[in-house]
Amino acid sequence: MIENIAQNLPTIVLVGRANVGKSTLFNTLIEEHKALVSDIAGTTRTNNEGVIIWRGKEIHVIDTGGFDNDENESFADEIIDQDERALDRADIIVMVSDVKTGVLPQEKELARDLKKKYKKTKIFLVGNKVDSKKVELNLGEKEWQGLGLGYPIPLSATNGRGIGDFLDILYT
Ligand SMILES: Nc1nc2c(ncn2[C@@H]2O[C@H](COP(=O)(O)OP(=O)(O)OP(=O)(O)O)[C@@H](O)[C@H]2O)c(=O)[nH]1
Ligand SMILES: [Mg+2]
Repeated sequence: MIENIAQNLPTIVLVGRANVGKSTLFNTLIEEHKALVSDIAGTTRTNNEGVIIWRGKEIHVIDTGGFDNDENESFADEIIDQDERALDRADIIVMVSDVKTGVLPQEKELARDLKKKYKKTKIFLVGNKVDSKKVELNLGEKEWQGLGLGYPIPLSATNGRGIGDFLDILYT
């Protein structure tokens, strides 16, 4: 049903490695506890879809499954392959990262591959888990600029900090 409603709406797709908080952000955005959230990597197996309403406008949002691994192996290919169908439909791609763990080298690869493959799509970077002002300072670290997606949009998917500003950026 969401698919029918959402067909003509602009679509944003949340991507990123496991456990960064994509599903938590999805639930906050749609204001429902629809997606399963846990601290176990690989919680989301199938995409979640919903509709956000912001300033009287609707936007379709897709939460995708993330990948992670203990070794220094690449996970960019897995993420892009698995999420390809959603990414192909995206008007905006939001790459979600975790400010508490910082940027992994593989995320640099993911950002690079997304930019290469989705040249015409707007891509934003979110620094999630910025639960307080103090944590926001971590975003000043050089590693964040190294992703080449501009200054990360700071927000907290759990307590809602920065969500309004984030939505304003998406809608402009
Ligand atoms: N402190 C804090 N924790 C958060 C925030 N957002 C998510 N988390 C926690 O991070 C963990 C992972 O959250 P999920 O939303 O399941 O992460 P995901 O990116 O969907 O993970 P996968 O589905 O495995 O790809 C959970 O324990 C969340 O409660 C946040 O803004 N602040
Ligand atoms: Mg998830």
